[in-house]
Amino acid sequence: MYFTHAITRLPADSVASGLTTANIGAPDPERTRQQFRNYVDILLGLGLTVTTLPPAADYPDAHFVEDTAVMMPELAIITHPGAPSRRGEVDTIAPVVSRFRHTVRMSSNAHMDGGDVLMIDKRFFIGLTSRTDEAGIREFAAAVEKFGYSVTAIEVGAGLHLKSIVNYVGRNTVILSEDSADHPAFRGFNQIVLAKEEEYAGNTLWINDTLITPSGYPDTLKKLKTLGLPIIETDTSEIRKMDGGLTCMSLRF
Ligand code: CIR
Repeated sequence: MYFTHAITRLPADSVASGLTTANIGAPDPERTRQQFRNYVDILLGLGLTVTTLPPAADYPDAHFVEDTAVMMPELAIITHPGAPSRRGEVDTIAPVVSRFRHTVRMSSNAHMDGGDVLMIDKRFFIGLTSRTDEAGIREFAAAVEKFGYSVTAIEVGAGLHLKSIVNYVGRNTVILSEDSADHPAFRGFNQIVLAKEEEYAGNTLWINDTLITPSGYPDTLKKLKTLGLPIIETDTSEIRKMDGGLTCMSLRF
């Protein structure tokens, strides 16, 4: 998997009205946008072509574009997000995604957030969470299995999405929370296990063998350095206030 493109969306002034469980204060729209711009600059610096959409004021979570679609080489699935307040976002993203991929749209009987979908080569690991249900995973599997992908459902106890606590970081390695470390699905990988107090840094983003990781998590940084890959740290403190992280802010393909 090698990325050449990303789709992102500028955070709206209404950003603080989105969904959150974080309880660490309200984000400032301008500081949020600054952190977002730094993120886009990192993607550009890594050679990606970035399409940035205008803010969607009616959808304060809409800059978390990852949840609205899943991109793969053969097609893109437009999800039916688990949170009712986010469902309208897909109508704004589908026309953009369809410029790049054939799209399949999930039905309204099924629910899925892209933040629950972890793709490692031809394998999908999909979190069963408050946002993604079994019907969503079934519909997803029906669309991708014909292209040779396997789909494994993972019960996620804590955290918003699977990728809040498990991500692929290159070199056959996953970074994951202590609670996920024993999961049979991840036994075939080398593991970087997050310290409890640094679980947020599990949302580290792999782009073509460079790692982008949130700044302020020294234990995780030390562990990531053992992989010997380039690492870029960036401040996501405002993004975190709305339960967001690095993977959430782009669709990569
Ligand atoms: C939400 O609760 O839907 C947003 N405030 C945060 C979504 C983060 N998305 C992601 O991790 N993929």
